[in-house]
Amino acid sequence: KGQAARCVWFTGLSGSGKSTIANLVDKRLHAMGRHAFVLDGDNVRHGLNKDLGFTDEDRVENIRRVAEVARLMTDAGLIVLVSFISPFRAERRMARELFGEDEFIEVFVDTPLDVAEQRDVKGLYAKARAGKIPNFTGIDSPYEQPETAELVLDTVSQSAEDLAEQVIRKLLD
Ligand code: GGZ
Repeated sequence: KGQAARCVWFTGLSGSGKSTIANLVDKRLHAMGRHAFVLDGDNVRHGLNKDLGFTDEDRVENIRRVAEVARLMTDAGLIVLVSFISPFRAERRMARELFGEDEFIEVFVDTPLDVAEQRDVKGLYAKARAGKIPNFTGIDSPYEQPETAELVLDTVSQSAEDLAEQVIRKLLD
């Protein structure tokens, strides 16, 4: 039988490592001959969702559209790796409800705020602290931690490679 289409939904703070892990999973799946695709801010917020910013309302709409696109892509037979902060439980639940029980895998990239802020790979936390980026997640916009994630990834004690391997294992069982 062909591959099982799935939606792997990564959620976590800015700088938590979502996209790094999603891209490693993508590479491994391709090496295994499986068709996967990463949906993230880089390929969605500059196009389909370029009318949206970072108010609560816009984030809700961002995630709603991303979830619908992910559904279409799984209908087309792909493994979709969705990598957005997706800060609200209600929208993650909404996304989950578009899929069958075995099709949706919520992955919490559990990097604590102080760790993400310390790494500050893109310098965004410093800017947010300086008041230059309003509504920044974890600073002055909320992040609701998942309670129903199929997988919780600890980026403090494990490497991105090892965590990607855990996602692959979950995906294939
Ligand atoms: C959070 C922001 C903000 C604000 C710009 N808050 O680390 P990044 O840069 O590459 O990832 C962040 C990305 C978050 O977009 P999402 O579409 O994933 O967010 S959501 O799911 O909440 O709709 C960050 C950048 O955009 N960024 N402004 N105010 N992150």
